[in-house]
Amino acid sequence: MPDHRAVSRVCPFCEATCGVRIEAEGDKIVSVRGDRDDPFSRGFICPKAYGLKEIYEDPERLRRPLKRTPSGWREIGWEEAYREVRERLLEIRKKHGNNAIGMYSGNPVVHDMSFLYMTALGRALASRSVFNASAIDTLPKEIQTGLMFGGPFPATVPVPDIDRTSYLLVIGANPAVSHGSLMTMPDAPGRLKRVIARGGRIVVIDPRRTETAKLATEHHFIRPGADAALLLAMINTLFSEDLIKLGAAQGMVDGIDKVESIARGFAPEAVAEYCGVSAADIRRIAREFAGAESAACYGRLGTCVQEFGTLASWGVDLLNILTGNLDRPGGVMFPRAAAPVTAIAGAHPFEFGRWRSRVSGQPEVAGMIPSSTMAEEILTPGDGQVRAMILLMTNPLRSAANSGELEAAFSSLDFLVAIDFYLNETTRHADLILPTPSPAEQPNYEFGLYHLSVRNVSKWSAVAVPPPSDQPPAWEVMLQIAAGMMGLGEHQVREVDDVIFAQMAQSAVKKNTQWKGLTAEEVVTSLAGAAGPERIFDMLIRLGPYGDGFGRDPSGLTLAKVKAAPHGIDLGPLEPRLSEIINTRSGKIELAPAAMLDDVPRLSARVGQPGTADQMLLIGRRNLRTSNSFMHNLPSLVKGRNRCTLQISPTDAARLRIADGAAARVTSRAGSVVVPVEVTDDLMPGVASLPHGWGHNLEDTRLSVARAHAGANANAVTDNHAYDVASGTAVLFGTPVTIEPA
Ligand SMILES: Nc1nc2c(c(=O)[nH]1)N[C@H]1C(S)=C(S)[C@@H](COP(=O)(O)OP(=O)(O)OC[C@H]3O[C@@H](n4cnc5c(=O)[nH]c(N)nc54)[C@H](O)[C@@H]3O)O[C@H]1N2
Ligand SMILES: Nc1nc2c(c(=O)[nH]1)N[C@H]1C(S)=C(S)[C@@H](COP(=O)(O)OP(=O)(O)OC[C@H]3O[C@@H](n4cnc5c(=O)[nH]c(N)nc54)[C@H](O)[C@@H]3O)O[C@H]1N2
Ligand code: SF4
Ligand SMILES: [Mo]
Repeated sequence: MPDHRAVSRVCPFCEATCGVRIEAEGDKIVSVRGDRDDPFSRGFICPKAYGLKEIYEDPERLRRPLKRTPSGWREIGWEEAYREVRERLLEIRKKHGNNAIGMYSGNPVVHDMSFLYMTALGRALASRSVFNASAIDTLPKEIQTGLMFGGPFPATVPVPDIDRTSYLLVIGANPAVSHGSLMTMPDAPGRLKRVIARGGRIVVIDPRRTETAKLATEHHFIRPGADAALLLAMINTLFSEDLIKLGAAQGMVDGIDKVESIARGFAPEAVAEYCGVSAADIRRIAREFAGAESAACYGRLGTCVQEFGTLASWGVDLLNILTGNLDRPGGVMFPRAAAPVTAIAGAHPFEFGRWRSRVSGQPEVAGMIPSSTMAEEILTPGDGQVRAMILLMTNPLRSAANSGELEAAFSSLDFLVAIDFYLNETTRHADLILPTPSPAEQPNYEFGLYHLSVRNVSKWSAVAVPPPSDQPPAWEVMLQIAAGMMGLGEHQVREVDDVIFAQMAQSAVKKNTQWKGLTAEEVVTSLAGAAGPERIFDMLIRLGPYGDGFGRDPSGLTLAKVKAAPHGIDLGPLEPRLSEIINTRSGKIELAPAAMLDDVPRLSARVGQPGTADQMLLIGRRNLRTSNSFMHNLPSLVKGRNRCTLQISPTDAARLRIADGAAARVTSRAGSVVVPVEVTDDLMPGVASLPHGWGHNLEDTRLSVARAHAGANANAVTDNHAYDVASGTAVLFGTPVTIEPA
């Protein structure tokens, strides 16, 4: 075939950034394989990468805007769709004010260039009802690292230097399956195994004996939610056994006395029973961690979406800092992004809680309120009630806590517009669905993830198959909505893009300390003729630490040079850079921020009153062949056995009189589901595990493959009113439930 071509790019379906090689002919994708020449992933991929082809081919993926009419869905043109969105939103804003229009974006936006236009759309809306999507999984970490290191997120998140560490303590993460989060690393299983192969240790703390636990040197069950207490007990041991050393952080920390006095209240013996980990083990792990040649403590969802998410996240970094493992090879380090998105973020030290949400008073973070407040902000009448929502690539009716209440909320809206390519559990409530092209049809750069990668790398993702000529990318759709909200017409998006870019250039040049004499005018003039996200990328990479500084260092990187290296550019291992990172008002690492100190009494109270013995706690589970809720319509990924099972221990199965394979009803304050049970001694007694993103049994979606593998919706049971109090994040792991035979 004359038009046979091979295109290199990054797989967008998790945070690992594996290189793929896509072979295409005309508008057909022929194959998707791991890219052996990618210096970061060296050929590794997982089964989800094939989704690049299957989503592209999915006959049920939407290609044209859908409008709800009294006689059902009708396909309409883009001009009509834009006009409709503009008119409806302006009308609602005029009648009910700015805050009546809400916006919420989902996980896939992180892997799409429209990511760069989120702030601009938010500004055009000028609404306080912008819901923080990272509030679903990352908010405690964002707040904790922001307060301790100064932000902006994600530039001040320390990342385990997994390729050099000799001791990895994994708390509440399952990288063997999730392939890492806030720790971008292709071939996570291989990297984990290599820690052990070179004589290192991996210790896993998790209420489930996970796939990661099974390849680790040691695993301990922990009671869900008890991590903050466990970590403070380890810190207690460091103080009482004189094991504190600060290393690179020496002379750069504030508040160590306060940490010591708090840790005094968490002796291992005092928390062991609550945690389910013996005092001897807590002390031993603390000593081993402190004594290791290098060590990294890594916590992820299990330390975020739980009752004490902010305190547990705090404990993770305290442990790293107080053992001298911050900013040293083999410890936790700060990657150096080649195209730092933080150049176009605010420069001020991180702040939060500058205002509180209208209904339940949850804290604002970066101008957004936690997604846990979405349903109440829509359902509660009064000034500022949300009447319209803009959804960007998200399925909150399956991914956010308390689907029942969210269902009521979304079906009560005056107007709902979703930028999404499926008619699914959430978008079926929309008035308009605006389907943008699938990932294989889009160029991309993983702006956020290269702030979090275990090596410094840069890689451009090229288009494998061109999208239909009349189908706009998501960033353009967002610009159209923004232009509409600014009172501009459909043909003025180019101008709006120019204005947004000029503002970004101002901000980036102001922050730049590297390139002498550079002005925003020079940046704008040099990039004249370019537009959209590629222009922004060119600016960020040229201004970035490896850039050409707009000609000041001709050997440096530009958009063209990154594109010319299709397999990606390896920029070397992580390097110490703590002094460049700290962005707090005091110029020190704040070890004891007030937000944490204020929440400690709640933790102490819980240690004293851990709950009743017959109370089961529900946690989540991820599966290799699925990503959240949106890959279930792909035949190659859902084939095989049912993965949406409720795992419980043999002890609980016997007590509850439920046999393996039987159906159980799981009930919480929020709701109830029926699911088949899988009895396994991988689960800690008292804990049940159910994956999320399932529950595709509705008739009025267009997901026939998913419907045939429907599963049950875990978020019908999770509770949006159970919070990590410090951050306002809804608790997804550790939901008290009753389980009975169904
Ligand atoms: N109980 C429980 N709940 C959880 C979790 C858990 O562990 N347990 N995990 C949470 C986490 S970590 C996260 S990040 C959230 C994720 O939750 P969401 O961000 O809501 O992610 P998805 O559920 O996968 O929905 C993605 C949506 O984007 C659309 N989409 C995907 N790719 C594209 C694209 O390229 N273009 C367009 N136009 N649309 C696209 C899909 O059709 C789908 O509607 O779920 C959270 N929910
Ligand atoms: N295959 C696959 N990969 C994915 C995704 C996917 O859906 N599928 N989603 C992606 C996304 S959006 C994200 S955010 C990442 C998440 O990446 P991870 O955080 O690594 O993913 P999880 O599997 O949710 O791991 C959380 C672990 O915490 C444990 N846990 C639950 N409660 C507690 C607790 O209270 N304490 C402790 N110590 N542990 C607890 C769970 O048993 C689980 O093993 O994965 C990403 N990668
Ligand atoms: S681990 Fe799988 S889903 Fe994640 S980037 Fe690699 S191939 Fe894609
Ligand atoms: Mo996530």
